[in-house]
Amino acid sequence: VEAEQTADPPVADGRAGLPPAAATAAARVLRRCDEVAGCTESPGRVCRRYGTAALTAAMDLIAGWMRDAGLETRRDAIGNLIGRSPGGNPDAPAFALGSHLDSVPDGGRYDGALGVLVAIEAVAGMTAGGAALPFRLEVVAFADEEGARFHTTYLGSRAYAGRFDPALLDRTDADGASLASACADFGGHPDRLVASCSPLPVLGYLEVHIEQGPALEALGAPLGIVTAIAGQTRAAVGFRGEAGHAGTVAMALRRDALAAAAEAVLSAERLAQETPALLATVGRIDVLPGASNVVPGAARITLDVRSPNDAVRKDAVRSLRGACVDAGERRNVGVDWEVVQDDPATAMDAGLSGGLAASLAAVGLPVHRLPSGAGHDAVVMAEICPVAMLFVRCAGGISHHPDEAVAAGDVAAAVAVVSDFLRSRIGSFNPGVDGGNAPGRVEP
Ligand code: HGY
Ligand code: MN
Ligand code: MN
Repeated sequence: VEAEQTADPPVADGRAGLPPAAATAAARVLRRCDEVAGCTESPGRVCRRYGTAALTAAMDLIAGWMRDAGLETRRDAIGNLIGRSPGGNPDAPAFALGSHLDSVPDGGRYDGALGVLVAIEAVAGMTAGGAALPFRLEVVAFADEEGARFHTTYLGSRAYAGRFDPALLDRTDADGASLASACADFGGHPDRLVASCSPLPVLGYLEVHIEQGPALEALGAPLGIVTAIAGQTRAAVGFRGEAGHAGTVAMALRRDALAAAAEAVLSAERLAQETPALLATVGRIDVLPGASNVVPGAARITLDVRSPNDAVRKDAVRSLRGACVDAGERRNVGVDWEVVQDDPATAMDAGLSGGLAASLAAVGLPVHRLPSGAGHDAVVMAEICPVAMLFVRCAGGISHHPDEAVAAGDVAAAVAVVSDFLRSRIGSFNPGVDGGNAPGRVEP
């Protein structure tokens, strides 16, 4: 983590020196995060997957808050919720802010939702103040970033950015429902999710998100500017063996799919333990038929491989594919390898990040820059426009867990910084020659 010295002495907890309006906004954001957390598939836990009634309820809540903030709301073909600053041509270029509204099962109440709600506060301040910007502002609540239901990530931002792969519409969830049917049931229009749809004229994208790591807490800093997002490969690996009676099939004759998968799981752990700047995770394993007295005939694991260094990640993916095949061959078990996501490490835009740094300094906060190990919709948005991310300190770095927590003072700091960024920095945003998706610059 790089710390830049700024003129003003850093404030320890992000509270001192912030405008009272930011504290009021932060209290509202936290109340709303609690309300959104109540939109869940499992009462008492946060679970809000794509296309579920829980996500619809959360979208409806947030749409009302967007309208209260003076934004014009719409849902797009995948079901993203978009709140646009009023007036002007609906197809004119916009600067987008936001994050995702879906969650992982039994997740936290700030992952995604915090970024949407802070964006609403900051944009509301602009519309209320009648600030004239040379372009529109759009707050986007993406409908699927985690991929918890269909095991493909960034469905929302890929559709918003015109980067959706229509082949994904055939993917099915654990109950056999297709993404196309889930999209239609969710009020979307799967027929419009075609490969050729042109990306929206988006000038830039800013995402506020909890850090989901311990760095800012260790620094005693409320906020940090993201430098880059780690590259990420996700694979689904199937092992095809042969089910048999646990009491009669000799060990030498077994084709045990779970034993092969288990060896692959430990290979992934060992490789990541031995390789600097590499993380590998098997988050899920499914076994069939799943009876204690039956030799497993089939097993399936999810593999998540990440590194800020794309060469390291690609080498690791190659090596782990080999380890899966070897584990299968030693047991006469077939292996099916499917890459379901492959995103490069993504650098944030220097101009937008410079604008954020100027805003941090303007509100008297230290400027810290750090990488993101977690993936974010900014990875997809970076394919069509300059992007920047602002991290908010989270307790213990805990995330994807019900104990996820943020401090009101840090949320107030985020509201103050994004408000300053919109009020004082983005007006000078030069979207590049064609005014379209060329890399832009904010004059710090
Ligand atoms: O998995 C991730 O990095 C993000 O939380 N979707
Ligand atoms: Mn997440
Ligand atoms: Mn997230």
